[in-house]
Amino acid sequence: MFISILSRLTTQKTGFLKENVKLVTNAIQNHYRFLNSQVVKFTIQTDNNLGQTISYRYTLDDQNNILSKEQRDFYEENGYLIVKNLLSKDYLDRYINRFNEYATGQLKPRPDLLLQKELATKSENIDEQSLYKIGELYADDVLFGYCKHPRILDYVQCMVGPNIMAIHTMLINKPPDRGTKSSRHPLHQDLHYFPMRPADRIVCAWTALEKITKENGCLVAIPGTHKGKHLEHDYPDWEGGVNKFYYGIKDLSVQDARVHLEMEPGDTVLFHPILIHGSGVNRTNGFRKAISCHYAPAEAEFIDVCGTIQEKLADEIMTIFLKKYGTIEIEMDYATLWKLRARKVRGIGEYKL
Ligand SMILES: O=C(O)CCC(=O)C(=O)O
Repeated sequence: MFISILSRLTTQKTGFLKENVKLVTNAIQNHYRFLNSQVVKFTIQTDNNLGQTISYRYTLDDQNNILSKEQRDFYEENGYLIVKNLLSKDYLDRYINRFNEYATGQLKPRPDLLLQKELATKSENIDEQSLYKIGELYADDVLFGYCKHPRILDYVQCMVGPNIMAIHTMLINKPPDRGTKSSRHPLHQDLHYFPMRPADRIVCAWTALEKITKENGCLVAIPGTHKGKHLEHDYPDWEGGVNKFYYGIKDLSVQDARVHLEMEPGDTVLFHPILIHGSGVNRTNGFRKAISCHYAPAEAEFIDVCGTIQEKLADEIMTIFLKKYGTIEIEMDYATLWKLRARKVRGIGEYKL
Protein backbone atom coordinates (compact mmCIF):
# COMPACT_ATOMS: atom_id res chain seq x y z
CA MET A 1 0.00 0.00 0.00
CA PHE A 2 1.55 3.32 -0.99
CA ILE A 3 -0.68 5.84 0.74
CA SER A 4 -0.87 5.06 4.40
CA ILE A 5 -0.66 8.47 6.01
CA LEU A 6 -1.74 11.88 4.74
CA SER A 7 1.10 14.21 5.49
CA ARG A 8 1.54 17.92 5.32
CA LEU A 9 4.60 19.80 4.12
CA THR A 10 5.24 23.49 4.55
CA THR A 11 6.30 25.73 1.67
CA GLN A 12 8.23 28.06 3.98
CA LYS A 13 10.34 25.39 5.59
CA THR A 14 11.06 23.14 2.64
CA GLY A 15 10.77 25.47 -0.29
CA PHE A 16 8.67 22.79 -2.04
CA LEU A 17 5.43 23.60 -3.79
CA LYS A 18 2.67 21.05 -3.50
CA GLU A 19 3.03 20.06 -7.18
CA ASN A 20 6.78 19.69 -6.78
CA VAL A 21 6.33 17.35 -3.88
CA LYS A 22 4.09 15.18 -6.03
CA LEU A 23 6.66 15.28 -8.85
CA VAL A 24 9.45 14.35 -6.47
CA THR A 25 7.43 11.48 -5.04
CA ASN A 26 6.68 10.17 -8.55
CA ALA A 27 10.33 10.53 -9.57
CA ILE A 28 11.42 8.56 -6.53
CA GLN A 29 8.94 5.79 -7.28
CA ASN A 30 10.15 5.59 -10.90
CA HIS A 31 13.75 5.63 -9.79
CA TYR A 32 13.31 2.69 -7.43
CA ARG A 33 11.20 0.84 -9.99
CA PHE A 34 14.18 1.21 -12.36
CA LEU A 35 16.64 0.00 -9.75
CA ASN A 36 14.45 -2.87 -8.65
CA SER A 37 14.32 -4.07 -12.23
CA GLN A 38 18.11 -4.41 -12.12
CA VAL A 39 18.41 -6.28 -8.85
CA VAL A 40 21.92 -7.61 -8.44
CA LYS A 41 22.14 -11.31 -7.70
CA PHE A 42 24.51 -11.76 -4.80
CA THR A 43 26.83 -14.78 -4.69
CA ILE A 44 27.23 -16.35 -1.29
CA GLN A 45 29.46 -19.30 -2.01
CA THR A 46 33.22 -19.43 -1.92
CA ASP A 47 36.06 -21.88 -1.31
CA ASN A 48 37.87 -22.15 1.98
CA ASN A 49 41.57 -22.92 2.27
CA LEU A 50 40.85 -26.65 2.37
CA GLY A 51 39.19 -26.57 -1.01
CA GLN A 52 35.74 -27.06 0.51
CA THR A 53 32.87 -24.85 -0.49
CA ILE A 54 31.65 -22.69 2.36
CA SER A 55 28.73 -20.34 2.36
CA TYR A 56 28.96 -16.72 3.27
CA ARG A 57 25.70 -15.07 3.95
CA TYR A 58 26.45 -11.66 5.42
CA THR A 59 29.37 -10.61 3.20
CA LEU A 60 29.71 -10.65 -0.58
CA ASP A 61 32.21 -12.28 -2.90
CA ASP A 62 33.94 -10.41 -5.69
CA GLN A 63 33.68 -6.91 -4.32
CA ASN A 64 37.09 -5.30 -3.73
CA ASN A 65 38.92 -7.97 -1.69
CA ILE A 66 39.46 -5.47 1.07
CA LEU A 67 38.28 -7.84 3.81
CA SER A 68 40.80 -10.45 4.91
CA LYS A 69 39.43 -13.95 5.37
CA GLU A 70 39.71 -13.46 9.15
CA GLN A 71 37.74 -10.21 9.00
CA ARG A 72 35.10 -11.76 6.79
CA ASP A 73 34.73 -14.81 9.00
CA PHE A 74 34.56 -12.61 12.10
CA TYR A 75 31.71 -10.54 10.65
CA GLU A 76 29.88 -13.65 9.48
CA GLU A 77 30.13 -15.20 12.92
CA ASN A 78 29.62 -12.16 15.17
CA GLY A 79 27.63 -9.66 13.10
CA TYR A 80 30.16 -6.86 13.60
CA LEU A 81 33.75 -6.03 12.74
CA ILE A 82 36.04 -3.34 14.13
CA VAL A 83 38.48 -1.91 11.58
CA LYS A 84 41.27 -0.18 13.44
CA ASN A 85 42.37 3.33 12.54
CA LEU A 86 40.23 3.57 9.40
CA LEU A 87 39.98 7.37 9.34
CA SER A 88 42.86 9.76 10.00
CA LYS A 89 42.81 12.52 12.62
CA ASP A 90 42.28 15.26 9.98
CA TYR A 91 38.90 13.81 9.14
CA LEU A 92 37.92 13.30 12.77
CA ASP A 93 38.88 16.92 13.56
CA ARG A 94 36.88 18.14 10.60
CA TYR A 95 33.70 16.44 11.89
CA ILE A 96 34.28 17.49 15.51
CA ASN A 97 34.90 21.11 14.47
CA ARG A 98 31.71 21.11 12.45
CA PHE A 99 29.79 19.75 15.44
CA ASN A 100 31.28 22.53 17.59
CA GLU A 101 30.23 25.17 15.08
CA TYR A 102 26.62 24.07 15.48
CA ALA A 103 26.90 23.59 19.26
CA THR A 104 28.23 27.13 19.74
CA GLY A 105 25.78 28.70 17.31
CA GLN A 106 28.60 29.92 14.99
CA LEU A 107 26.95 28.12 12.11
CA LYS A 108 23.23 28.23 11.39
CA PRO A 109 21.92 24.79 10.39
CA ARG A 110 20.00 24.23 7.19
CA PRO A 111 16.33 23.58 8.09
CA ASP A 112 16.63 19.93 7.14
CA LEU A 113 19.61 19.28 9.42
CA LEU A 114 18.28 17.75 12.62
CA LEU A 115 19.70 19.06 15.91
CA GLN A 116 18.39 16.93 18.76
CA LYS A 117 18.73 17.73 22.47
CA GLU A 118 19.36 15.21 25.20
CA LEU A 119 16.37 14.42 27.42
CA ALA A 120 18.02 15.80 30.58
CA THR A 121 18.72 19.15 28.86
CA LYS A 122 15.51 19.47 26.84
CA SER A 123 14.72 22.97 28.10
CA GLU A 124 18.25 24.32 27.72
CA ASN A 125 19.81 26.20 24.83
CA ILE A 126 21.88 24.32 22.31
CA ASP A 127 25.45 23.85 23.50
CA GLU A 128 27.91 20.98 23.79
CA GLN A 129 26.07 19.59 26.84
CA SER A 130 22.61 19.63 25.31
CA LEU A 131 23.33 18.93 21.63
CA TYR A 132 23.15 15.17 21.69
CA LYS A 133 22.64 14.27 18.12
CA ILE A 134 22.94 15.79 14.66
CA GLY A 135 20.91 13.87 12.12
CA GLU A 136 20.16 14.08 8.38
CA LEU A 137 23.83 14.72 7.65
CA TYR A 138 23.16 15.10 3.92
CA ALA A 139 22.17 18.65 4.91
CA ASP A 140 25.80 19.46 5.77
CA ASP A 141 28.55 18.92 3.17
CA VAL A 142 31.32 18.44 5.72
CA LEU A 143 29.49 15.89 7.86
CA PHE A 144 28.09 14.09 4.84
CA GLY A 145 31.71 13.73 3.68
CA TYR A 146 31.91 10.94 6.27
CA CYS A 147 29.10 9.00 4.58
CA LYS A 148 30.84 9.31 1.20
CA HIS A 149 34.35 8.59 2.48
CA PRO A 150 35.96 6.03 0.10
CA ARG A 151 37.70 4.17 2.94
CA ILE A 152 34.35 3.63 4.64
CA LEU A 153 32.57 2.73 1.39
CA ASP A 154 35.23 0.18 0.41
CA TYR A 155 34.30 -1.84 3.51
CA VAL A 156 30.59 -1.14 3.24
CA GLN A 157 30.59 -2.47 -0.31
CA CYS A 158 31.58 -5.91 1.05
CA MET A 159 28.19 -6.15 2.78
CA VAL A 160 25.96 -3.95 0.59
CA GLY A 161 27.24 -4.47 -2.95
CA PRO A 162 28.43 -1.94 -5.52
CA ASN A 163 25.41 0.39 -5.59
CA ILE A 164 25.17 2.08 -2.23
CA MET A 165 22.68 4.47 -0.62
CA ALA A 166 23.25 6.26 2.68
CA ILE A 167 19.92 5.75 4.45
CA HIS A 168 20.43 7.04 8.00
CA THR A 169 23.13 9.40 9.24
CA MET A 170 24.06 10.73 12.68
CA LEU A 171 26.75 12.38 14.76
CA ILE A 172 26.16 11.32 18.36
CA ASN A 173 27.61 13.35 21.24
CA LYS A 174 27.04 11.59 24.55
CA PRO A 175 27.39 14.20 27.31
CA PRO A 176 28.60 13.54 30.88
CA ASP A 177 25.73 12.02 32.84
CA ARG A 178 23.98 14.34 35.31
CA GLY A 179 22.56 11.52 37.36
CA THR A 180 19.63 10.85 35.03
CA LYS A 181 21.27 8.07 32.93
CA SER A 182 19.13 9.40 30.11
CA SER A 183 21.81 9.09 27.43
CA ARG A 184 21.82 5.29 27.70
CA HIS A 185 20.70 3.61 24.50
CA PRO A 186 18.69 0.45 25.25
CA LEU A 187 19.58 -2.80 23.52
CA HIS A 188 17.92 -2.78 20.12
CA GLN A 189 18.17 -3.88 16.49
CA ASP A 190 18.49 -1.12 13.94
CA LEU A 191 16.31 -2.95 11.43
CA HIS A 192 13.37 -1.91 13.59
CA TYR A 193 13.70 1.58 12.11
CA PHE A 194 14.17 0.64 8.46
CA PRO A 195 11.52 -0.10 5.81
CA MET A 196 14.06 -1.65 3.42
CA ARG A 197 15.16 -5.20 2.85
CA PRO A 198 16.98 -7.54 2.64
CA ALA A 199 18.44 -7.03 6.12
CA ASP A 200 21.65 -8.87 5.27
CA ARG A 201 22.57 -6.22 2.72
CA ILE A 202 22.20 -3.32 5.20
CA VAL A 203 25.15 -2.26 7.33
CA CYS A 204 26.07 0.50 9.76
CA ALA A 205 29.51 2.13 9.86
CA TRP A 206 30.13 3.82 13.22
CA THR A 207 33.42 5.67 13.78
CA ALA A 208 34.86 6.79 17.12
CA LEU A 209 35.70 10.50 16.92
CA GLU A 210 37.56 10.25 20.22
CA LYS A 211 38.66 7.48 22.53
CA ILE A 212 35.54 5.53 23.49
CA THR A 213 35.57 3.32 26.55
CA LYS A 214 33.23 1.52 28.90
CA GLU A 215 33.40 4.58 31.21
CA ASN A 216 32.24 7.10 28.60
CA GLY A 217 29.48 4.92 27.14
CA CYS A 218 30.89 2.73 24.39
CA LEU A 219 28.71 0.53 22.21
CA VAL A 220 27.76 -2.83 23.66
CA ALA A 221 26.77 -5.73 21.42
CA ILE A 222 25.67 -9.32 21.73
CA PRO A 223 27.83 -11.21 19.24
CA GLY A 224 26.04 -13.61 16.88
CA THR A 225 22.57 -12.14 17.41
CA HIS A 226 22.49 -11.00 13.76
CA LYS A 227 21.65 -14.64 12.99
CA GLY A 228 18.41 -14.31 14.94
CA LYS A 229 15.07 -12.70 14.21
CA HIS A 230 13.90 -9.13 14.18
CA LEU A 231 12.30 -8.88 17.65
CA GLU A 232 9.54 -6.77 19.16
CA HIS A 233 10.61 -3.37 20.47
CA ASP A 234 9.10 -0.64 22.66
CA TYR A 235 10.21 2.20 24.93
CA PRO A 236 11.93 0.73 28.00
CA ASP A 237 10.27 1.39 31.32
CA TRP A 238 13.21 3.33 32.77
CA GLU A 239 12.93 5.71 35.67
CA GLY A 240 13.66 9.19 34.30
CA GLY A 241 12.59 8.19 30.80
CA VAL A 242 14.52 7.65 27.63
CA ASN A 243 15.36 9.76 24.58
CA LYS A 244 12.88 10.06 21.74
CA PHE A 245 12.92 7.04 19.39
CA TYR A 246 15.17 5.01 21.71
CA TYR A 247 13.21 1.81 21.47
CA GLY A 248 14.61 -1.28 23.16
CA ILE A 249 13.92 -4.99 22.66
CA LYS A 250 10.98 -6.20 24.75
CA ASP A 251 11.68 -9.08 27.19
CA LEU A 252 15.29 -9.65 26.19
CA SER A 253 16.67 -12.82 27.74
CA VAL A 254 20.31 -12.96 26.51
CA GLN A 255 21.81 -9.90 28.18
CA ASP A 256 24.80 -11.61 29.79
CA ALA A 257 26.68 -12.36 26.58
CA ARG A 258 27.31 -8.72 25.75
CA VAL A 259 30.71 -7.32 24.78
CA HIS A 260 31.95 -3.73 25.17
CA LEU A 261 33.32 -2.27 21.96
CA GLU A 262 36.06 0.03 23.24
CA MET A 263 37.62 1.98 20.39
CA GLU A 264 40.43 4.44 19.63
CA PRO A 265 39.79 7.59 17.56
CA GLY A 266 39.34 6.64 13.91
CA ASP A 267 38.44 3.01 14.64
CA THR A 268 35.26 2.02 12.83
CA VAL A 269 32.81 -0.72 13.62
CA LEU A 270 30.64 -2.19 10.87
CA PHE A 271 27.56 -3.97 12.12
CA HIS A 272 24.53 -5.86 10.84
CA PRO A 273 21.04 -4.33 11.42
CA ILE A 274 19.81 -7.37 13.39
CA LEU A 275 22.82 -7.36 15.75
CA ILE A 276 21.52 -6.56 19.25
CA HIS A 277 23.40 -3.53 20.53
CA GLY A 278 23.09 -0.35 22.57
CA SER A 279 25.31 1.98 24.59
CA GLY A 280 25.84 2.89 28.23
CA VAL A 281 25.94 6.02 30.37
CA ASN A 282 28.85 8.44 30.08
CA ARG A 283 30.31 8.40 33.60
CA THR A 284 33.23 10.72 32.77
CA ASN A 285 33.44 14.52 32.67
CA GLY A 286 34.20 14.53 28.97
CA PHE A 287 32.05 14.06 25.89
CA ARG A 288 31.81 10.93 23.76
CA LYS A 289 31.46 11.61 20.06
CA ALA A 290 30.92 9.17 17.23
CA ILE A 291 29.68 9.56 13.66
CA SER A 292 27.68 6.91 11.86
CA CYS A 293 25.93 6.07 8.63
CA HIS A 294 23.67 3.17 7.70
CA TYR A 295 23.83 1.95 4.15
CA ALA A 296 21.59 -0.16 1.92
CA PRO A 297 21.80 -1.24 -1.72
CA ALA A 298 20.25 1.09 -4.28
CA GLU A 299 18.27 -1.97 -5.37
CA ALA A 300 16.77 -2.50 -1.89
CA GLU A 301 13.11 -3.34 -1.68
CA PHE A 302 11.06 -0.82 0.29
CA ILE A 303 8.36 -2.51 2.33
CA ASP A 304 5.09 -1.36 3.81
CA VAL A 305 5.42 -1.60 7.59
CA CYS A 306 1.66 -1.26 8.28
CA GLY A 307 0.50 -4.16 10.40
CA THR A 308 4.06 -5.22 11.32
CA ILE A 309 6.01 -4.89 14.57
CA GLN A 310 7.54 -1.70 13.08
CA GLU A 311 4.22 0.13 12.79
CA LYS A 312 4.23 1.89 16.17
CA LEU A 313 7.68 3.41 15.68
CA ALA A 314 6.90 4.27 12.06
CA ASP A 315 3.76 6.15 13.15
CA GLU A 316 5.76 8.06 15.72
CA ILE A 317 8.42 9.04 13.18
CA MET A 318 5.76 10.08 10.64
CA THR A 319 4.03 12.21 13.28
CA ILE A 320 7.24 14.10 14.02
CA PHE A 321 7.82 14.55 10.29
CA LEU A 322 4.33 16.01 9.89
CA LYS A 323 4.84 18.33 12.83
CA LYS A 324 8.09 19.64 11.42
CA TYR A 325 6.79 20.20 7.91
CA GLY A 326 3.19 20.96 8.49
CA THR A 327 1.02 22.92 6.02
CA ILE A 328 0.63 21.47 2.50
CA GLU A 329 -1.23 18.21 2.16
CA ILE A 330 0.54 15.48 0.22
CA GLU A 331 0.27 11.76 0.19
CA MET A 332 3.20 10.11 1.85
CA ASP A 333 4.01 6.86 3.57
CA TYR A 334 6.85 5.63 5.74
CA ALA A 335 8.78 4.00 2.89
CA THR A 336 8.59 7.18 0.80
CA LEU A 337 9.86 9.22 3.74
CA TRP A 338 12.96 6.99 3.79
CA LYS A 339 13.36 7.21 0.03
CA LEU A 340 13.35 11.00 0.31
CA ARG A 341 16.06 10.86 2.94
CA ALA A 342 18.28 8.30 1.16
CA ARG A 343 21.22 9.53 -0.88
CA LYS A 344 23.20 7.57 -3.44
CA VAL A 345 26.87 7.50 -2.46
CA ARG A 346 28.43 4.93 -4.81
CA GLY A 347 27.55 3.03 -8.01
CA ILE A 348 24.70 3.35 -10.47
CA GLY A 349 21.28 4.92 -10.27
CA GLU A 350 22.34 8.31 -8.94
CA TYR A 351 19.32 10.19 -7.70
CA LYS A 352 19.49 13.79 -6.56
CA LEU A 353 16.68 15.80 -5.05
O1 LIG B 1 26.18 5.87 19.61
C1 LIG B 1 25.44 5.34 20.44
O2 LIG B 1 25.52 5.60 21.63
C2 LIG B 1 24.41 4.34 20.05
C3 LIG B 1 24.24 4.23 18.59
C4 LIG B 1 23.28 3.15 18.22
O3 LIG B 1 22.99 2.26 18.93
C5 LIG B 1 22.71 3.18 16.90
O4 LIG B 1 22.99 4.08 16.13
O5 LIG B 1 21.91 2.28 16.58
